[in-house]
Amino acid sequence: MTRTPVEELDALVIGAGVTGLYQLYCLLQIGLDARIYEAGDAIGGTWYWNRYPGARLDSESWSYAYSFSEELLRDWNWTESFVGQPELERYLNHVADRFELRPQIRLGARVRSAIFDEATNRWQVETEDGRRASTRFLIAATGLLSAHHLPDIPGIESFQGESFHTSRWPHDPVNFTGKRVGVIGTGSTGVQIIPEVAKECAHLTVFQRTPNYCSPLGNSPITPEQMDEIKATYPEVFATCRQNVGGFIHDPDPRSTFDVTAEEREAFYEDVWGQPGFAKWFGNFSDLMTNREANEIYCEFVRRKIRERVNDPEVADKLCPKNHHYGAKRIPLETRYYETYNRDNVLLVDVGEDPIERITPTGLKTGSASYELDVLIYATGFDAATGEVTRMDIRGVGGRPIQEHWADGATMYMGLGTAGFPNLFFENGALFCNFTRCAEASAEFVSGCIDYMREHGFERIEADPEAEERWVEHAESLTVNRLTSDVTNWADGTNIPGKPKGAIFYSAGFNAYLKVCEEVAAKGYEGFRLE
Ligand code: NA7
Repeated sequence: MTRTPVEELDALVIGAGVTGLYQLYCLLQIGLDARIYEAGDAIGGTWYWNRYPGARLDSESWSYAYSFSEELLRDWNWTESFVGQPELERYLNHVADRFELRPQIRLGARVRSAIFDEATNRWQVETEDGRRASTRFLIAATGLLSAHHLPDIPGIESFQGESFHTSRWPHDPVNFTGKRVGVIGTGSTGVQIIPEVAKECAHLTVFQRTPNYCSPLGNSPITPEQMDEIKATYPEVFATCRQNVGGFIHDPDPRSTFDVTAEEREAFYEDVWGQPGFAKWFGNFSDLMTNREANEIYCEFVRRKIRERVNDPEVADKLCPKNHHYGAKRIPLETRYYETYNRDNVLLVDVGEDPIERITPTGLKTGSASYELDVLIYATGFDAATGEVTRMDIRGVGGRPIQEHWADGATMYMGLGTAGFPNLFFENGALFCNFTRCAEASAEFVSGCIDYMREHGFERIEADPEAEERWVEHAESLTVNRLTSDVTNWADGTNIPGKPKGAIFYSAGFNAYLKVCEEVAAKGYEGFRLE
């Protein structure tokens, strides 16, 4: 490893994904000497790493677009309502070129350590390949779902066939022809890849631990005429997203489930079910996510939809969720997912009932059976939000490691900063959101804050411990009795064995969060200590 000369910077962003690219743009706009250090060999973040067959958006493409540049909105044409990974990767590369970001991006630069120097109020950063930087501000735009999670199943190293985590998919296409393939995991990723692999392989075995309320994506091509219409409505699209709890374009129906007759309810469910994207979730009755009884009526509607599409009633029953409510976990949006189980070459194994015991050199063994496999695909999710942060050696005031600071669970003020780690901002998705909408909001907040500091001669900013505690209590109080607290989920870290339950997500919603950002900025970054 060759150690390079230290780059002296105003700001260093970690990660060249959707957030990091826009954050760099904002910092350059206010005249900072800023860089991105990106672990991958190319830009794109999520849309660089997740190259598995079927990887695609679950937000409408045009509502996921960056909104900051009218010229970009005018010139970019989306080809589908929910575009796939290749188009998103092209889009982000276009953005990097168009706004001349590339010269400030260092690729293959995985940050190994970041140490805060209290004498100078600067971060000393080093990458795994020996690149070094000294920076006033450090911004971890390391993504919400980026640290991939491989389950701790005995024998996992012994498998002699090909194996892949979906988020570390090879650049060359994987040939499934004539092969026996196994997929572990039926979250959003599994649900996207399973129909694609089933079409190509000799035999597919799906190992499902928990079924989900997978709902139709409703993707369709966008004609040039439709794209023109979308362009004309961009201001309204983004205004709608700003008002929406998840930053999406689907507003809830103001009525409650019980305001209507059973017939009207059924007709309404059919209507939202037929609409694309998350209309069937966020566009539902206003009490869907607050009233368990109301939610259960919808769950039964969805189970009926599943049963209608799966020929074998026993298989259909296994695919019907029974232990959680609709929307308690992020809803996987699917295209011909359930029909896949009608194929002769597809087998569903319920590893909730018959748990995986071990991976063997030639396949997988559950308590009661063995499965011979040539390829094993792990669609087993992520150590969300903080996963990439805690994989680095980050040390704050007094040399305290971030892992020690968060030993009882990660906390942050506004999802952006934590006491004891000055001049360090996190942008890992502080709330459940249409991702680009949140990314723009946090990047603008952070660059606004840095600009304010320069204007007022501040060199150091840090979350006030009391403000952080109050924020965490408030965020936790919002989750009490929520349907989301009934399940193990990546959103609170309970999907990762041993990970302490964190409290970084703000479930009051995107619209409420935008107001908080505005108020905090207007009050001179209230809740942060500036020196
Ligand atoms: P998810 O939603 O976390 O799904 C991971 C899946 O992997 C889920 O079905 C898990 O079952 C399963 N899993 C994890 N570990 C195991 C073991 N040890 N045995 C069996 N099954 C296991 O990740 P995704 O990548 O699908 O989606 C992440 C987000 O990406 C998604 O929400 C979208 O926003 C985009 P479990 O449910 O825990 O029983």
